[in-house]
Amino acid sequence: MPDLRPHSPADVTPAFRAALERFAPDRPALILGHFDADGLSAAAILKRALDRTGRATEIRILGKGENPWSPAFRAELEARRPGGLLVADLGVRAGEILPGVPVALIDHHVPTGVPGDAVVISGNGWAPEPTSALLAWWCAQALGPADDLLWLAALGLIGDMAEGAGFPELAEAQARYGKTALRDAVSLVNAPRRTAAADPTPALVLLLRCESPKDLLKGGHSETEQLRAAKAEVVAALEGAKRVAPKVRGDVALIRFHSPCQIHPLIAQQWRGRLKDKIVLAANTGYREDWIHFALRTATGTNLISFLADHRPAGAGEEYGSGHVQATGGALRPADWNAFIAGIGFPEEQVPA
Ligand SMILES: [Mn+2]
Repeated sequence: MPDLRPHSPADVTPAFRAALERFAPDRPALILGHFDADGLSAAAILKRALDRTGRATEIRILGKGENPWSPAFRAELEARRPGGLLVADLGVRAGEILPGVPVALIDHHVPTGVPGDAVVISGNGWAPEPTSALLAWWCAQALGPADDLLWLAALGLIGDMAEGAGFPELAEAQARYGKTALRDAVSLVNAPRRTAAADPTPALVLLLRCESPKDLLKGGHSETEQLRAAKAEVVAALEGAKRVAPKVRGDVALIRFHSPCQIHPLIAQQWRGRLKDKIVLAANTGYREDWIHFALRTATGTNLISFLADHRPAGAGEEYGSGHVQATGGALRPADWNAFIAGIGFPEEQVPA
């Protein structure tokens, strides 16, 4: 089968236009987005651009433990009956999300399967690799001028650590809005999803309403204070987890802790720089009941998606081992965690099943 994915910014606009043409005009387009800075910014760009064209849109941000391909989520979608789905930063997986409803996937993670007949606008494998928000900004240009939304694309790039990737769009946004303001906005927008409540609503509200990162930071919006409180909660959780000493065995360094906050990616990232010759595995037993969530990072160049595939336990689902080759993770039920962690050399780290 020929590869019909766009391969350059100039391909994105026609691909997006063609995807929208398949949407039912009499039903709202439903935008699904991941709850991090990149996914929220992508969703906000798509909604703001579509609203200007007069098309009815709704947004549903997916949070803790949710994915668009799950049976539970399909039931919700069937009830909403959207005219089409724009799915941002939520991966590219096998199968239809909602049979009979046209879908465009806007994403940059490593695809794990063929998503039915969805239109796939993926930056995965490009050099440099655009994040979902930048892809969404190119999509928005299919609908009209989108220059005022550039700062949202920049938030996605910074949030996904593409700051050094060399995108001219980011340089332009930095010159216009300031590097510090953009970074501070990313830090706040990313905060609520890491808290125990994990409610990204105040972040999304600001991304839909504000005209610039400075407006988001200093515009007198009550949601900004909610984001600051979320950040304080996460900082406190990090202080606790930072004190956990890594346990090293072979190529793997394990840092295990118990927190309701989504801090495992941050802890893995912090230790990655200090344990340069190890695969860093940060495991959180407190994030979601009956699950062990974990993040993997490494500075060794090891392909972490292959590493997880080699150690995949029998019951692992879609949430295991997707993402990026140097930044991945997953979630496992206790029995599968026990098989996995014993298999990589830490039999004493099993949990009660
Ligand atoms: Mn992303």
